[in-house]
Amino acid sequence: MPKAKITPSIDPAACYVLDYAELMGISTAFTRAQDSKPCPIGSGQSGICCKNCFMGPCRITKDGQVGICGATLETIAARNLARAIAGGAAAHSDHGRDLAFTLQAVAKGEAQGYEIRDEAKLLAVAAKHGIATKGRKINEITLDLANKAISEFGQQRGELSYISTAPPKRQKVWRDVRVVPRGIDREVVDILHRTHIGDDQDASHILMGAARTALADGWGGSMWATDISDILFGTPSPGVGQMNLGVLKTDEVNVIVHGHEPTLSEMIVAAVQDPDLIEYARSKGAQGINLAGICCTSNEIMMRQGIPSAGNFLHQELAILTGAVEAMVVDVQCIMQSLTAVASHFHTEIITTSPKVKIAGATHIEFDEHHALEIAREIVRRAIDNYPNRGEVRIPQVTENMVPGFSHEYLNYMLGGYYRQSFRPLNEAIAAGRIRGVAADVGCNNPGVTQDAVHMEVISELLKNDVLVVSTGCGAIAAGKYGYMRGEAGLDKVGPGLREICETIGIPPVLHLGSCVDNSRILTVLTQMATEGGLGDDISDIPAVGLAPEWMSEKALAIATYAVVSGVYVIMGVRSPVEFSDAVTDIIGKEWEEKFGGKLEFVTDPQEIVRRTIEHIDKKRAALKLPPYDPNRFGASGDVPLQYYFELPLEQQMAELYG
Ligand code: BF8
Repeated sequence: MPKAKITPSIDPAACYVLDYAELMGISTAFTRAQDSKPCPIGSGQSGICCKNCFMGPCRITKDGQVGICGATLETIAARNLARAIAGGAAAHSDHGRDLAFTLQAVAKGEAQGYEIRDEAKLLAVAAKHGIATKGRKINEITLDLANKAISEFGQQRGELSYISTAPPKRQKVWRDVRVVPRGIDREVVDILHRTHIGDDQDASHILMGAARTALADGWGGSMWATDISDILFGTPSPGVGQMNLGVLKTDEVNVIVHGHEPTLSEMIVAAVQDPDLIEYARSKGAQGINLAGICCTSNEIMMRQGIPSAGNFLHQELAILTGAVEAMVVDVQCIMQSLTAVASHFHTEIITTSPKVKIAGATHIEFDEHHALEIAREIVRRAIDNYPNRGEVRIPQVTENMVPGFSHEYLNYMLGGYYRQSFRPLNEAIAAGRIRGVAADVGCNNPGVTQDAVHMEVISELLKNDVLVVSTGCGAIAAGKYGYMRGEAGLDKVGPGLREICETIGIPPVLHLGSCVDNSRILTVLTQMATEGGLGDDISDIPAVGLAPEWMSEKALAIATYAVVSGVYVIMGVRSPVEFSDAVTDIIGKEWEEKFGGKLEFVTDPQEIVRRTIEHIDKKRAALKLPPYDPNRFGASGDVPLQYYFELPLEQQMAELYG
């Protein structure tokens, strides 16, 4: 049976470019997703496959069937899921490791172009890890912190240091069931070992290993990545950002950075501002150099430097299809191999930079933090040299403004001011019912569903129901593209209580918290909410839900798992990688809820995602004995024009204004 046609995107910029791709017969992820059928045996509805040894691969297509070694359906499903989680944790954490090495090189004065931009954060993070700061030189503290971070990757025993920053009750949960990670690399290796032929064959036990590995990501590798990025490049605070393919310029050299590690992109940001290079661009007939990002790298440089984002995951091929990109510079993760094939129709040069990633047909210029600025300049110079080769350009004139960069530190400040930094006002707004609860909408695009459609349906419904939304990764770029991060401009779309809060504090209804590794910021926020008072004393008490409605990567599974093990109910969209195994579906659902207070579910229908999210938030509110949510209770302030009150009889004016 032919596959039902998927509408590719709700984004007019994407549709504009895809029309051209169709005309030219250029294949994209959208067309390939339409033309290919997911392997029914991999982990789908029709069965499951084990390829962990070469007696097989074994296909299990019905309950009761076993592999050649005797492995059951649930063992195989659990192994596959555990390996995917380990893959995601490895990717995030290796990103954190590279940042730790850069920090070490900075401390030794060996990292050209880098410096400590946020000394206050350096001191705060050092103190968290028990590193003495008083009377010591910044370089000494930096070196100790970098060495501490590096040591946690290879640590064999004990506990990761960030574990002690979780709410005390949560730490006890983890210790009681023995999932506290010992070392970041160790937990990834542990999963690869225990899922080898002839090892762990108890689905529940395999997945407890995966839970531990995921914690090593969220409360380890990712948290290190976020904190070190802030120390090196500055802790984000709200600024002005722009989104979508319309940020590309017709008369300037366009350079796109795509991937994840800010070590590279921050140096490209510096290089494009070099007056000599700008002059060089002019000598080639361009008006200047325009830098934009794609995927998480764009979140990193937008929230710190205000560099615009050309879009999320499914925009990477589309940016090249505009014909306006001189160079797309990539590092690690979420980079499609098809980029070079699409680029072969245009003048765009794809430049790989990581020692870990090469793509056939791309130019490789290896990045090295010791000579970072020189390398960044060389890359920008190549892009300028490519400008005269540009042909016809078709840039969709679609952009949206947004406010990026709500770090945990800024949230603290915005809620309490400089002298009374606190999460208390947020907790009180939730307790009173102005904010019904909080949802984190995170994760990818997936061409198996209409681009951005599920993110936006879920986000807009939750906002109408007074649920505050925070967002990271490609989900954040989706929310930004449709105006939900535009300060007060998006407030006509939200419920009355939430609107009051947004107007009072001066925030958009969806808060941009950064890239995918920055989901660790959400853990920090939840920890502070749990310890502030008024919403219980553990993350699992908070009326909050995690959502990844268009997920596709193993990293999304790792994030979802560490959130669940931290006590959060997480709903992922698209479809379940374990849907063929009721036993594993039960383990990550019911069993994990009993153990951790959080559970992982996969739900395809956006309205059902919304329904379950709200149901969970209301259940948590009831457990905390908070007043039931009432959509009519709040909203008679700020947003009502004063004229409305003046026209009322005096008595009614008083009643409406003062209750
Ligand atoms: O790490 S959200 S598509 S870019 S995996 Fe990838 Fe998914 Fe985007 Fe960032 Ni995260």
